[in-house]
Amino acid sequence: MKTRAAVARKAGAPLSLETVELEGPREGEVLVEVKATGICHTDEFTLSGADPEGIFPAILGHEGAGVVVDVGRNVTTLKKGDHVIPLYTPECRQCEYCLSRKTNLCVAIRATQGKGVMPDGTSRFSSDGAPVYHYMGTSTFSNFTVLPEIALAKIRADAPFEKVCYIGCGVTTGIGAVINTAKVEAGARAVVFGLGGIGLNVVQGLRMVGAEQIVGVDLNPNRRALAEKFGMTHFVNPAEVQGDLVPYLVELTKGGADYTFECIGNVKVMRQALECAHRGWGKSIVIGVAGAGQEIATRPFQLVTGRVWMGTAFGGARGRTDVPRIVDWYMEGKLNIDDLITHVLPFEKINEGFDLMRRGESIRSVVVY
Ligand code: NAD
Ligand code: AHE
Ligand code: ZN
Repeated sequence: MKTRAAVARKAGAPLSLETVELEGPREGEVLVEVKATGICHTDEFTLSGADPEGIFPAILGHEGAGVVVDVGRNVTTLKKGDHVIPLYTPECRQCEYCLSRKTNLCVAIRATQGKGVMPDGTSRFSSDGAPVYHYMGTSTFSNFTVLPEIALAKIRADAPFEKVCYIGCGVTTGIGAVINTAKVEAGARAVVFGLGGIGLNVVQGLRMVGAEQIVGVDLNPNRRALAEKFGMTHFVNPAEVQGDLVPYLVELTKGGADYTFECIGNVKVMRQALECAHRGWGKSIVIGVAGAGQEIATRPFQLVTGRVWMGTAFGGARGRTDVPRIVDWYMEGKLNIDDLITHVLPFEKINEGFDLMRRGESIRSVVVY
């Protein structure tokens, strides 16, 4: 079949809106009509050329929601008409990682996913006979896409696609980092670096679990009002702090934060986030994704004296199990997604969504087909 898609043809160039060929689902695969997709900073990271796994030409997008149109042989858990959210972190429930119960990082298809192909080593997308690659196993910047059955969460049919698509990455990553990875307790003090599409969900998660102090750090002063609405108790603009940021934050949190979250992808900020965590027990969670060749540094003494440096992918969530529950939380009014979706754009304006993010004018732009 043919499908409309936004193709990343080369690093740093706008997406090219094209009609490409899409082969139907093979064994264990599912054809999905994508109804809506968010634009996450990770899409921009890969499009910019900073992603060591970036492949061109590819169809980016990993924050979608849609409907099952067709299933391949031996697909048992999904059928035509089911509403689904694609999962860049699948959940096979059979691999060593899934069975360990220690991580959400299912490895069943990770190797081929990183190479931009389906588990059988081929791409379902092509253009003029040449392959166009998948991205994060999801490629939601295509109106129709093919995914392995284990990379789809079945969700309730009354959930609005243009809202719950955000659960496919940003919402789950932010809330999950608080609940699953950091395991923040009521009364905790926390610092969130970066108040964008991920950081504001961390703030929202911190409020949900009853954190007492939620400090937000961002260079963009326009982030303040929305962050306060989501539960931020103190705003810090590093550009306005006299002297070093770390001692300032340590004093503000009365000795260091119990939990800190880096939601930017800046290795210097990752160091600040670790070093303003409380001596003896502070945990610092890396969420931001840093470009090829970048490394983090700190004095080992920071760790010797009890700070813990850790990271999270997809908020530690097991997608097929956890995503339908998070959709329920939204539908029950426990989560605010609506206020974070600042722009809804038709597919033809997808590049405007990237521009809004680069200029710091959006939290989440959602593209509808
Ligand atoms: P975003 O662009 O919406 O937000 C980034 C925020 O950081 C902006 O508000 C910006 O003003 C702020 N910022 C930039 N530089 C800063 C600095 N030096 N100090 C303080 N604030 C600064 O991006 P997003 O969609 O929220 O994504 C954030 C990061 O999380 C990205 O690196 C993205 O790739 C990553 N991410 C990781 C996961 C994961 O599973 N680990 C999931 C989703 C996104
Ligand atoms: N490909 C990059 C790393 C990109 C990355 O860390 N991706 C996160 C999700 S970001 C979603 O917005 C992730 O899930 N990582 C775990 C994994 O297995 O990819 C690189 O540096 O090579
Ligand atoms: Zn993302």
